[in-house]
Order: sequence, then C-alpha cells, then structure tokens
Amino acid sequence: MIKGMTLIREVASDEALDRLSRLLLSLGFEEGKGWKQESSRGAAMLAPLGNLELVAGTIHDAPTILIEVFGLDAVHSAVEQWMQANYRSEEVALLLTRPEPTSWNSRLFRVKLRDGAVVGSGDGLELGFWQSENPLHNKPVAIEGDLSAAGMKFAIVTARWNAVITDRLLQGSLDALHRSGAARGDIEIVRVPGAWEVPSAARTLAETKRFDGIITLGCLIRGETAHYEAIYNEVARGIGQSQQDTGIPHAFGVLTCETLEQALDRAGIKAGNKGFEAAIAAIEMVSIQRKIRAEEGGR
Ligand code: DLZ
Repeated sequence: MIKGMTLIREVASDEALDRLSRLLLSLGFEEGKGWKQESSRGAAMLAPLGNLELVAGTIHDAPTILIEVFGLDAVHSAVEQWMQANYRSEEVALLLTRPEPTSWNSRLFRVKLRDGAVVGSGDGLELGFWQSENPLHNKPVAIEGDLSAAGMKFAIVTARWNAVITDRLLQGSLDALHRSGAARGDIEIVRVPGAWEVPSAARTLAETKRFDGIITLGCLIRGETAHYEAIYNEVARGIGQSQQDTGIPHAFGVLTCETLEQALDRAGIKAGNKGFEAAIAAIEMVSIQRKIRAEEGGR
C-alpha cells in the first residue's frame, strides 16, 4: 500500500534551490519530477533506497537527513570543493566536518548548507553522509534490475521480412521503452532485410558503444523458410555472440513459428507481444549491468 516517502525542506531562495540541486545531482541523486506553482517551486532528488527509521533511546547529535553513499571520501572532496566555490573558506571549516568513525561501525561526515536555511530559521540544511564499514551491510539477497528506462539508450534492429509481424514487434518494443521512461531521442531503429542480417547490424551498433542495450526483432516461419533450422541457429548464435563479445545486453525478439497465425499471436494478438517483452528484458539487463558495476565501484 505504501508507494513512497518524501522529505520536504524549504530552502532560502530560488537560487539556493538551483545551487543545492546541482550539488546533490553531482553527488549521484537522480533528478526526479520537479514542480512549479505560483508562489513555490520544488526540485525532487531521488535516491535508490529510503527508509523511515524509528529509534528508541537517544542518538547523540544525529543529523536528521542521513545519506548513505559509496566512496565517502570522494563525496567529501566533492562537497568540500563545492563549498569552497560557494562559501568563504572560514565558513567551510565551520560547516563541514571530516569523515569520522561512528558508534555503529560506519564513517560519517556532516555538512551544514546555509543555502538550505529559510530566512531566520537557524543553521540551514544539515546533511550527514555516511558509509558502512561492515562489508555485509545492505548486501541484497539478489541483485535485480529495475524497469525504468530513463537515461538509457537503445538500438532496435528489426527485419523487414514478414513485416506484418515485425512491425507489430517494433511497436511493442517502442511502447515498452516509452512507457518505461526512455526518451524518444535515445532510441535508434535500424531496419535490415531479414532475420539473417540482424546479428551483423546488432554487432555494428553494439560496437559503436553508443547504446546501453540492443533489441533484436525478426520473424522466421518454418513452413515458409527454407533451411529454417540453419538460419535460426545462426541468427541466435550471432546475436548471442555479439552480446558476449561486446558486453552490451542484447534482447532476443526473433520469433520462430510454425505458422503465420502463431506468429501473429506472439506479435500482440493472443500470446502477448514478444517485441514488448524483449524491450522489457533489455531495460532490466541494462539496469542489472549498472547495478553490478556500481557494486564493483563501491568495493
Ligand atoms: C530468405 C528468407 C526466408 C526464406 N525466410 C525468411 C523468414 O522467414 N524470415 C526472415 O526474417 N527472413 C527470411 N529470409 C531472408 C533472410 O533472412 C535474408 O534476409 C536473405 O537470405 C538475404 O541474406
């Protein structure tokens, strides 16, 4: 039933809002959907995880906003640099602490950003950045991909053979990407003659390194395709090999069907749309790849 949680902090001015947003985005917050009304404006900073923590007893001097990070020292230098550019150096010394060990097996530094102060309301926005020293802390049971395609770039390779089917698969893929937040400008479509040509185009696109994921679409119909098995095997092998060699996730949306009717069913009539499913798989794999790399970066 719970969908999310929002922590609201009023800041000193429009300029302060922009300055603080730039700092927080540079530290790795994701830009959320902002809003504007006649007398106010909001900027949303999204973090991958959030929790409401209830504490019995007292915790000495805990900042009310705690931000968990990878690479605490790098975050500290980034904050320090930002402060040196925006505040006087004697203020930086007062407002920013060094990373220190905590009583809960972590290291933490505090910063008071006076841009965060509403006029007459005290010290400003106080943040505590911390990193656990426990290697098992927050280890997820499994890494799983998210289904947001915002900020991801995809190429779709689609065969013209059996266009009545592949055009539907293409619409399915585009539908999935757009509904998952991919920007139109981040999707490139490449049409090739038939399924046989899909792997070669997929590899060329993957090798450009311009795309986070490749979606391959085609349709082979046994009754109408000479050497059906041979073509299918080679297409599957070629797409798989391009994925292995380039390290870019390739989603497999090449249908292999006995009849045209079966193909139509899998292209949106009775059995879902395999183009849609391939695009979702591509989004998930890009997300998983990013998470695995982020974990590695955080070690
Ligand atoms: C030649 C051929 C045949 C017979 N059947 C199909 C098919 O069912 N689906 C498809 O995508 N392509 C087919 N092709 C075309 C080959 O994939 C390839 O484009 C041509 O052989 C030219 O290299």
